[in-house]
Amino acid sequence: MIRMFFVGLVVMVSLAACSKKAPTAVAAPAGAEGAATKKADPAAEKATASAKKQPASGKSAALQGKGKQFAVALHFDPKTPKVSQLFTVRTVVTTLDGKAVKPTDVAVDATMPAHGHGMMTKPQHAPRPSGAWLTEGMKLHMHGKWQFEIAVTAAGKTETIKLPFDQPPEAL
Ligand SMILES: [Cu+2]
Repeated sequence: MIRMFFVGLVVMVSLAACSKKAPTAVAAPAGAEGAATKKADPAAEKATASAKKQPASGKSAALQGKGKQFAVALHFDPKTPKVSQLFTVRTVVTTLDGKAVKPTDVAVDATMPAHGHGMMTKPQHAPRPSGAWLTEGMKLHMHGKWQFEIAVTAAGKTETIKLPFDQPPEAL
């Protein structure tokens, strides 16, 4: 009971802190497919199964999901970033059935939709020789419900995949 009360208090305090912040929210990149992410289609399970065979997008991913054209696996470094700790994201893109894709652009952004703000940093994106993309300078400055937005351009197609991510609070 006491613990729950404490958690509630911390949430309220961080909400209050948040509402003071200017709208950093970044507009979704052009060509976005919208929120096509959450639909559970039957092919998804199959694709996940085959993705396991791909060393590139393995199960070590902190976050993974699919859009309509691409699947993404995000690997964080450090693996479990703390609130306000800078981290790097390595994004591996595949087709929906797990075949390697070499994107011409990958941009990772994160927002808190319920609070109407984004990050306070401006991450930099760069390709790696492997075909993965590295995003440096990510920082989730609050705990709670974030949404990652991964804008992928490959083979002339662009899609923005939105994935929910829960940033845990610091240990209480
Ligand atoms: Cu917030």
